[in-house]
Amino acid sequence: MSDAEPATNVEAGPSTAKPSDPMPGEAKKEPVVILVIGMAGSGKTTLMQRLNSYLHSKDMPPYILNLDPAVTHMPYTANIDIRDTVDYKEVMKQYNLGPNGGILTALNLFTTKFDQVLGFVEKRAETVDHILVDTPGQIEIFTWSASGAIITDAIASSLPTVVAYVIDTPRTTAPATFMSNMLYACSILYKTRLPFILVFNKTDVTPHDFALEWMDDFQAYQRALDAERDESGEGSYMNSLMGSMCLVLEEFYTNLRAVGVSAMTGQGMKAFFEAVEAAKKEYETDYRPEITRLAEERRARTEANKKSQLDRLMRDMNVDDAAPSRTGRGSNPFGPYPRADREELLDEDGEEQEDPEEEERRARETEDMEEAELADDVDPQEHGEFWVFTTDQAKGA
Ligand SMILES: Nc1nc2c(ncn2[C@@H]2O[C@H](COP(=O)(O)OP(=O)(O)O)[C@@H](O)[C@H]2O)c(=O)[nH]1
Ligand SMILES: [Mg+2]
Repeated sequence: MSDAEPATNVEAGPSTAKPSDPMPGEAKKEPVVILVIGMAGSGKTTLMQRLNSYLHSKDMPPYILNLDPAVTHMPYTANIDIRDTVDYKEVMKQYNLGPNGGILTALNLFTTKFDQVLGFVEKRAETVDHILVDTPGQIEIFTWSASGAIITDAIASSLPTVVAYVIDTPRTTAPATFMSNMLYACSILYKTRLPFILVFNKTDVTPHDFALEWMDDFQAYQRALDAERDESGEGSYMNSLMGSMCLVLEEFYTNLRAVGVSAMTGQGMKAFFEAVEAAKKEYETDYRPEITRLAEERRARTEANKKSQLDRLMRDMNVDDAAPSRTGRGSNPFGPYPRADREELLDEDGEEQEDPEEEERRARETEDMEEAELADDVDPQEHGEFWVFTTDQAKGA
């Protein structure tokens, strides 16, 4: 607070609430997770560092996760670093893998612990506004692997999540390269199904105006394609393919926001965070209901699956009811007893009667040693696999 501030503000009395504290009845504050994805060398790690220092300058330090096991120089400090959990070089040695296999396996191993990681993140979620996630240098290791999908889904179903797709602007000035990059971005958009920001990085080297123009006006893109053909005098097949592609991508372009930044100079940070805010709102309105619905569906499916497995187990256990057993209840020693048996035990009021065999069963349960000997006497041929199993167990006991 500056000295020049009017005294009336002071009269309002001291408040212990921080501006970011939720008001009573207000939903609790949620940070936004920014997944930084992009081709190798597009500048993800440099951008992470820039975002980190920008947020620190705004007094809003972020929480940072590094998922790149192979990064050698990290210009920022991560709160959670995959390198603290797995050593990808050791993984390469142990599993006889090359660098990419090593990185992928390291990520897979890390994913097995990701529920714990998410636990840490959730614990800190109320105290930060931004959670930044750096991903492996090679994009496909994250975007086309099971563990990348598991991590993305786990984060996105827990907190508002947006994808920042980083593009190396100086290297996408050729129309065909631009189109390949956009197609890749499109595939990631549809795979992650999360709000998407195209981040044209390295604008200190090449401004991204050309890209905005191409996205806005497909004729401008066509002209660029034609101009390139005139220069090289070849590629009519490629050009007509790219020409029709850009029509297909029109729908995709309308679904996302594009910003130009320079991770090197810090240019475009304000626009970037405005895009993040807009994308976060989009997550709340469009994506969260869908994610909740899918999670609900998954839960219902698991529940139904569990029930059908349990039903099958019950059926399997009762399958030999006709076979004689020591208790006369069939070969199933654990219950539940077959329905017919149970009905015998009910009196007219439907109340359960004292079961005369119950006592015998309990007595038998306590005599473990005797049971083992008994089990030895059972002929597996006669009683099926189930008894073979219990016999072996009893022997081992
Ligand atoms: N000129 C310029 N170079 C950049 C910028 N961002 C990243 N770089 C450079 O691009 C290279 C790759 O960056 P890095 O962050 O390691 O890429 P990553 O593989 O996507 O993590 C490095 O040499 C960076 O210095 C930028 O905004 N401008
Ligand atoms: Mg990197």
